[in-house]
Amino acid sequence: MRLDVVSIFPEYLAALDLSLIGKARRDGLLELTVTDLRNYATDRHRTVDDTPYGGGAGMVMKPEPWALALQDVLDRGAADGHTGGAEEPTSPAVNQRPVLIVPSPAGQVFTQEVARELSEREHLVFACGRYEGIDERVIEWARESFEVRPMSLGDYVLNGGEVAVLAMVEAIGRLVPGVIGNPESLVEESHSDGLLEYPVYTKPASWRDREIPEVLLSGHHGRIARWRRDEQLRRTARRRPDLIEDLDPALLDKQDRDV
Ligand code: 6GU
Repeated sequence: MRLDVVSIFPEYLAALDLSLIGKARRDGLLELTVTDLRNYATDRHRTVDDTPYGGGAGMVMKPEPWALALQDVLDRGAADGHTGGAEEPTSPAVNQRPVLIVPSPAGQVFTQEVARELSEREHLVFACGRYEGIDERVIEWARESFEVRPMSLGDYVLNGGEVAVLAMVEAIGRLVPGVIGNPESLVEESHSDGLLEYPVYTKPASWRDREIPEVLLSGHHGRIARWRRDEQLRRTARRRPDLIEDLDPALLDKQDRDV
């Protein structure tokens, strides 16, 4: 998978050298390039923002540096055979247009389902806005070459897209085959089945007068699986009742309904 991030603060993305995502890059599973938007400014002062038409507080990112930077990202991708060229002959059904992800509190909410979907794409480009956002005409222009996805992490406001991109790249990258050593760890985690994860314990069995749940010492796999499922349902109902509303009833068994 090819990943491009365009930002005026490329140093923010240095954390993507670390841990699992860093290793996946060194292993060649993820090819990640960070591009400094200021390199595409057209004036001596390397200006990337200006005042908003119609008035109001804050600044808006100018269209021209964005168009030049995104075109360069597209051209580099095409030159490396990722995007923009002929359709992949072996998988004609796969949409190989690059995806332009625009982090914004005004975007659709980024969920595990979105992460799964994006982890199957060949080329993801993240456009980090700052200030009050990017001139809307850039988004319209980009639809000619990209599938554009404005994405929000949730209902709160960050100062720019960089921190959101760190979160999205980690959530997507870990789903790319080979990035996580043991793919079974992806099966039993929060949100993989629409529920929150069950609580976990390790040694010692007794710690500061607190015992682990007895069932976990029983060696009875069926009872342990049932206990964990009950804990998932109870925890989800308590912390995230909205997720219970969204559950597919077909995925619930008779014992689930009793919890
Ligand atoms: Cl993706 N970007 C910004 N700037 N703020 C956010 C966000 C994204 N998600 C939540 N708040």
